[in-house]
Amino acid sequence: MRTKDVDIFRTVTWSAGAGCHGNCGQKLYVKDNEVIKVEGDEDHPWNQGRSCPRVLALKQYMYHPDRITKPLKRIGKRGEGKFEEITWEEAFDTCEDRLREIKEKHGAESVIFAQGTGRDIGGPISFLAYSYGSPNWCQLGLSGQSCYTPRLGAMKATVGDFIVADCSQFLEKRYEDPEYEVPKVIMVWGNNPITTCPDGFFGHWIVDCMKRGSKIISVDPRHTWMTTRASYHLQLRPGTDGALALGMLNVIINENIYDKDFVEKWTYGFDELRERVKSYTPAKVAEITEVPEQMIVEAAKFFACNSPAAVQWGVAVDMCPEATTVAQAITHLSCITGNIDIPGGQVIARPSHGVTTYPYTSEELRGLYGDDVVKLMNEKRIGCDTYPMVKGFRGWAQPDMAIEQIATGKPYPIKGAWIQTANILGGQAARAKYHYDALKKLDFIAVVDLFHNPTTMALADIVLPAATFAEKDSFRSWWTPLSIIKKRVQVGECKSDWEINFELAKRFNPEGLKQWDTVIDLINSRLSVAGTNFDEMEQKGGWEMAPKGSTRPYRRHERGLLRPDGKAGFFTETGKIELWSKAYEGWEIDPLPYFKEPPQSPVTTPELFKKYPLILITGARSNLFFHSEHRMVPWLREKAKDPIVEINPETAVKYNIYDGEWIHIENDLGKVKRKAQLTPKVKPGHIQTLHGWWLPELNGPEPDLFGLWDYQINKLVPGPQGSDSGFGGGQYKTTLVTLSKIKEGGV
Ligand SMILES: Nc1nc2c(c(=O)[nH]1)N[C@H]1C(S)=C(S)[C@@H](COP(=O)(O)OP(=O)(O)OC[C@H]3O[C@@H](n4cnc5c(=O)[nH]c(N)nc54)[C@H](O)[C@@H]3O)O[C@H]1N2
Ligand SMILES: Nc1nc2c(c(=O)[nH]1)N[C@H]1C(S)=C(S)[C@@H](COP(=O)(O)OP(=O)(O)OC[C@H]3O[C@@H](n4cnc5c(=O)[nH]c(N)nc54)[C@H](O)[C@@H]3O)O[C@H]1N2
Ligand SMILES: [Mo]
Repeated sequence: MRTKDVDIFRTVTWSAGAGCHGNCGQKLYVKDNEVIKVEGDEDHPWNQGRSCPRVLALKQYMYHPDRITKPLKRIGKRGEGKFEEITWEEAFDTCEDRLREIKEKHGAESVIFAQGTGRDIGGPISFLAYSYGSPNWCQLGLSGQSCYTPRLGAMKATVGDFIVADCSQFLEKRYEDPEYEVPKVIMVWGNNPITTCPDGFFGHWIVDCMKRGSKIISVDPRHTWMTTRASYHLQLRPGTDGALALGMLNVIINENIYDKDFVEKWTYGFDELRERVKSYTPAKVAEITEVPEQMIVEAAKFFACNSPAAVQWGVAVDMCPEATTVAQAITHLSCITGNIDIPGGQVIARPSHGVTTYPYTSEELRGLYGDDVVKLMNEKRIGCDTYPMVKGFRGWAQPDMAIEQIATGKPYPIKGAWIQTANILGGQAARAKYHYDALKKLDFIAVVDLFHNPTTMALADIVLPAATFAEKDSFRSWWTPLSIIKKRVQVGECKSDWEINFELAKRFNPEGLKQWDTVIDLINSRLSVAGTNFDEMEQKGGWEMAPKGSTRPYRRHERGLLRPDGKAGFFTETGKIELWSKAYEGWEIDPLPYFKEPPQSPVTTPELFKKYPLILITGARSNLFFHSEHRMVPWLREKAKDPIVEINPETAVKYNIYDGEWIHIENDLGKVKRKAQLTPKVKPGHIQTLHGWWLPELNGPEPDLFGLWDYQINKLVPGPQGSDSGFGGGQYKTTLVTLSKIKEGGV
């Protein structure tokens, strides 16, 4: 559409700008190659016109004076902050030469490819890693890969597919579609969806459902907008979610309120599960979790007796110890109540139209990248020989082991890192100081980002400037709809992650990639599964809902739409929902759920708890910031100038702290500054602070690193996580600390 001199382009938000996992339809107002305004697209079925503050402030992010708009080369010592602008040709040549050198001397596995959370980075970074020949790709700082992956593993192992709360997101007419039924109950577990819109889920769908009658059970140690509107707020001790889920299973099974027909017909291992949950009586679980016994019983009944019921869960589940088992127990709650693959329950979510943004199968990987990479993925991928689940589920290296390998050089040395869409030191990594010391040793580090931050400043030899979603061609098929993102403007010389990685990947793997000349060619070949292409999608308006079939609900298990053999049932070995998981058995972990205490807790480490008697919850998200991003955006920062810590007034009295006072949070790993906010949002004995704080207005070069070591809460978060599966348990929500006053003039 064009009015006067302004073009209005419809697009979707995945990748830099808002930062999030979302798929929001937005309208970009463009004048003379410049975005002048952004507004929610009311015709997009995903967000129906709504926008978050970060999208509304997009202009200030895109055109920020600090934005890096040309490739940079380090000219001083590493960390000294001296960079000079270079051409793209020189940048690509340098990256190619340095990476080739490492490959020749040490092997391609000696370069680690590190990404952040799931924006549209998985495709381009794996494309580059494998074209170069390295099997070592992961979220390097993310202890225990404690975000989403443990949940994915549990769902895959139990149901054979990924399931998500059904808020009609798969239907174009949404709530008005006659096929749809609103959940009677939505259990929101360790998640604050209205603020976070995580993992392809738009948080306000829950509010839409509440307006249509859904009642809420909320599982959260804190008070949030959602908990204050819940019928039941189960205010548990952080990290005890596994016990709570097992207790609820105990109630539902003992009270005989599970869905007997469904369990009999469609599940495997119910008797073993019944036996396992016996010892998790409500009384015992109340003691572990600090949730009153009566409340556990009532909430379990409320969930089981009100079908359809859905569960919307979050990263707090993944950050529990042995998160794969916690996520399994929560999945079981939906399974034994028959809330799977029905309207208003858990809907089976497959990539829309069958399009995947990057290849998954070994055959596809072999075809593109050759046999060697697939072999290395099984033999040299970090964590593979320690954790069968790491080997068998997703292609990632195990992050805690990877950083240790970088530090020790054992069993083989790591010499280089390609860091893209990740601020490892500024927010991602637990044990931030350990990561800093280890990464400093590498021979070559390239970082692809939009701004300088502690990671670029401390580590980068080359910085490559990335594009926002308004400046790039990309595509998305994370559940539904299938979407393309089209480049609308250019800022400086910034390039998209796809463009950058495509260029370099071609240099390393010309033969395997010769079928494509451009990024659009590559996108077209992925879209061809859906019988469409980039231009056609653009003409259709940029997105399309899944057609009827295996990527669209409901009751696909009854119709033989889930299994490759076309038989009725689920996509598991037994064809049933595996309450006793054959996949877990194969991965040498307990096939049934159980509870494990956090590594630091009043129960596990009573002595440490005497010294550090407060449980620190970190990272309850703010809608103003995405992790460590956006601190430099004036409209957003104005609303949250200082890093604060939530403290209950009772706790504050004990520590003699007043509201607004600057204090230290501390433990054996060090101390970090925060401004006290006295609030009943947290219980006495718990405190909460946002992660990702660095102050762009401070000095960048070492030793300051934008105030990193004063404000980075992950300095205090320990690691490694020590789980049986290799997944989960990053201690981001369960670290023991104390508070102290900052002395006059002190630091
Ligand atoms: N204490 C604590 N720490 C945590 C958490 C917590 O709850 N508590 N949560 C953890 C979780 S769940 C996660 S997933 C990690 C997230 O960790 P990260 O994903 O590393 O977090 P960000 O701070 O968003 O860093 C992303 C960086 O990439 C840049 N960027 C953004 N978009 C793009 C893009 O499209 N292209 C490129 N090239 N660069 C881009 C940003 O400028 C930023 O510097 O953090 C973890 N850290
Ligand atoms: N605006 C914004 N949106 C984001 C992000 C962001 O940084 N900013 N990050 C994105 C990423 S990568 C992720 S992973 C998601 C995360 O998004 P969410 O899954 O919503 O996670 P959090 O905001 O960390 O925490 C949600 C709730 O869990 C509670 N909680 C803390 N500890 C526990 C516990 O032990 N058990 C239980 N049951 N609850 C607990 C907190 O009090 C909080 O209210 O958000 C994504 N979306
Ligand atoms: Mo995450």
